[in-house]
Amino acid sequence: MEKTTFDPKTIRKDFPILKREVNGKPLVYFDNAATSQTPQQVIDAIVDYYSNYNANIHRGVHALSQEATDRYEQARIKIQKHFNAAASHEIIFTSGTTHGINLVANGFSSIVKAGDELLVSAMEHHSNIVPWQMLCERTGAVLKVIPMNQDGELLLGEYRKLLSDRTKLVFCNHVSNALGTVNPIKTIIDEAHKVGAAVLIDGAQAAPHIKADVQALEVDFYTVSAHKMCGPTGVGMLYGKEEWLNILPPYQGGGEMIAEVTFEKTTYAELPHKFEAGTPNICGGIAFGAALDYMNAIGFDGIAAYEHELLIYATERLLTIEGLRIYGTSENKTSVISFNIEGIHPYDIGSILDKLGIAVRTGHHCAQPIMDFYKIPGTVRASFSFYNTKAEIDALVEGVKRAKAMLI
Ligand code: 7TS
Repeated sequence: MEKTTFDPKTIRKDFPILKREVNGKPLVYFDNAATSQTPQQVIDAIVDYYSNYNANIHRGVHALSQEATDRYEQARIKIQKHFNAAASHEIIFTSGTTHGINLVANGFSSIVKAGDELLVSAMEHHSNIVPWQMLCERTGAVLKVIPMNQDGELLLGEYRKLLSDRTKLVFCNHVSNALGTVNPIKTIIDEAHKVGAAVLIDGAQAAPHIKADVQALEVDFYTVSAHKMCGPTGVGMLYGKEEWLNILPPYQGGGEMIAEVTFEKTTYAELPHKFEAGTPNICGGIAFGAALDYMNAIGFDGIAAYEHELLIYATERLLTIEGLRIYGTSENKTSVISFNIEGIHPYDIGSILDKLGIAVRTGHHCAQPIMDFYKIPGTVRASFSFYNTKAEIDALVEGVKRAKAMLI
């Protein structure tokens, strides 16, 4: 990877929240995998919408409605270009990753039959497990698990053995939220396609770090949340291949998703509107577009290189603490470190770090099967973004040492 000329000092000025203090200490925000912070450019887009052209879209003849519609549809095109979808109508606005997965799982209710098999990876967020279990309950399909090793890497040999002509769907995250592992999704997709199975990739944790190309991946569905990539909460996108989106039935009924309604019969709107019932998060969609503009102006190569530097630095420094174990030790990782210190509950470390102004997440990270695999109740998770610094990592390491001294 090229050496970056990244300047976090300048970048940090874009994020007003990073100037605040918590418990009398400068905020050190290391909970980026839960939600990222918002740059002024995105805040400005939100203020601009509500100050200047707030209106419902796709329905009014008046100027404000047309302006809001144009800006919302421009955001859809920005998202299409970012993920390199073939057409903008393959981009469905959702409320986030969870919504996108539920939309697809619900649609497959009419396709999957009893005895069909669905494969899930061992390192999924609950939102990429539960909707599929619900689908299995409705249809009699069977959920099978692609296992992983102690480093937190999927066992591709086992995956190949699980694939058969009974496999209808495979779902896997691009990056694990609890371990940081970057999964070999191109291989996973290609192998699934050989047996005729469709693949949904949960890109929630990849999108802030890696620019996915859905055409190059040949993925059937790819879903992300804007709030993990400098955008607002309550908005995300589901990419679906046009042929799949045409096969799947609508998820919700209502306004905006219809062509014609009578009491006898309703016909559905064309893509993408078929999947977008009701008034959407208009401002959120536009701000999602602004977030992509912001991140692309910085550049994903620079972001990835700098975050990798932070990951290596933090890993080396944390491992100098005796009794500290990192979960998720794959070579191919994003800037997420999940760890525990022998004999100490993760929550206690998190609470002491909070007193020092350092925000981490503790617990099972909505990925309980991973915790069961390692036989632990949870971890402390520090997740770094491109606006974090090595000085902040030094503060984390000192904080963890202090917590250890207090708790043992
Ligand atoms: N998939 C993955 C891999 C995630 O990390 C998350 C959220 C979701 C799906 C759900 O996203 P949502 O925007 O629909 O809620 N992950 C986390 C986390 O790691 N800590 O808080 C939320």
